[in-house]
Amino acid sequence: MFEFLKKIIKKNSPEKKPAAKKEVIKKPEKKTSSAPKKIVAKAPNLPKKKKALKTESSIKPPPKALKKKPLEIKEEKAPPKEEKKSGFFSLADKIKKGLTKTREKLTTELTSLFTGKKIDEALFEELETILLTSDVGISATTYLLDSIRASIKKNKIENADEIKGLLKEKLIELLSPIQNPLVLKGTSPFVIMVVGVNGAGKTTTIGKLTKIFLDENKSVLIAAGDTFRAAATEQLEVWGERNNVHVVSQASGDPSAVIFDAINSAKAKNIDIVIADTAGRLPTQKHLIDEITKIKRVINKCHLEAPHEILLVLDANTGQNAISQLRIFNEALGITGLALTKLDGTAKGGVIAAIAKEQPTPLRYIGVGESIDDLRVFNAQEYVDALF
Ligand SMILES: Nc1nc2c(ncn2[C@@H]2O[C@H](COP(=O)(O)OP(=O)(O)O)[C@@H](O)[C@H]2O)c(=O)[nH]1
Ligand SMILES: [Mg+2]
Repeated sequence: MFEFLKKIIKKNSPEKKPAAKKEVIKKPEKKTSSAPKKIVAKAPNLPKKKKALKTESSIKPPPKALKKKPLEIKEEKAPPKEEKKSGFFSLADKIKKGLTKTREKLTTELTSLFTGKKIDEALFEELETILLTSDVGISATTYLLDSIRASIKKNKIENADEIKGLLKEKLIELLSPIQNPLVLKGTSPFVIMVVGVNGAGKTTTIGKLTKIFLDENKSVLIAAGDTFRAAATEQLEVWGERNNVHVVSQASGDPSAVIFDAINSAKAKNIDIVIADTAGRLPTQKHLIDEITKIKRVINKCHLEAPHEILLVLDANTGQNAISQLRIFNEALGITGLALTKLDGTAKGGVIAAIAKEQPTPLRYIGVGESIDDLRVFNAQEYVDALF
């Protein structure tokens, strides 16, 4: 019965019906590099306000602490755990649904592990295996097991059933520091540079993210900075149409120039946010790093505070490899936030714990599906609740 309802909702999702919208959209003509920059004036939901706020991108204390300093925050994203209804399903339900694979794996394995068992070394070894095979990683697994052992000792716990609760508690503790939602600050436009390897989900995440910002009454301009693959711009334009947002592109050309154009246009049109796509694959890793570092420099030349956010998109399916991608991109650019995609397609949702332990970086968003509403602001408690 629920499957049936979900299907209906999916059918009616905004992705499936952009046709009516299309007519209204002034699709930009492809520009030659010498052509003057044309920016469609149309930008939906445009409250035109200049913001003067500060950038904040360090690892944050848990959310309570955030609430203590609302004064300097003029524009803030809605708290992630709000039970905003989306169709028949709340946000928490959607995340639960998205994490079904990981949850099924963990629930089955942990239930059989703890039910009626003695707390002994064999049990800890099995728990270690379960965590490692969920991509929690060696370092986070060791940390979790040590904290659980310490709690068992301290509280004289004898019943193995209680370990599940302890594991949840320790996981939330571990993940809370990287729960750090993106806050729009600084002089507009707020520039988000989106980076990541090919196929990680950058373009899709940009499409979903645009929707999140539009829902908050922000105006958005997208820059098609992946000029390496011909199809990349078209794919981005489809997302632009779905959102009724202009995509700045050039028929051929230098990604830095495209993004430079976009930022200047956004300035002229008082647009709140520029989201810049970038290439994920170039002939060599050196080419890629050279290009994205150049893009960052150019962005900074045309807007001193920008990029305000360098968002690395990681595919959860790549497991431990995601950590090495994070290290490489961070070294080159200084990553300020993460979007972890495709959590719906993997049983390895534990990779978030590995990130939190090995390379703690603000986890802004999680991707739990392919449709426009499937990007969620990360919340540690909600995530762990959806896991088991
Ligand atoms: N299931 C699922 N698929 C996703 C998600 N995010 C992206 N994808 C898919 O991953 C593929 C690659 O995404 P794309 O945005 O083109 O990656 P890019 O090369 O980094 O721009 C596409 O087929 C997307 O639909 C997600 O959260 N869940
Ligand atoms: Mg792409």
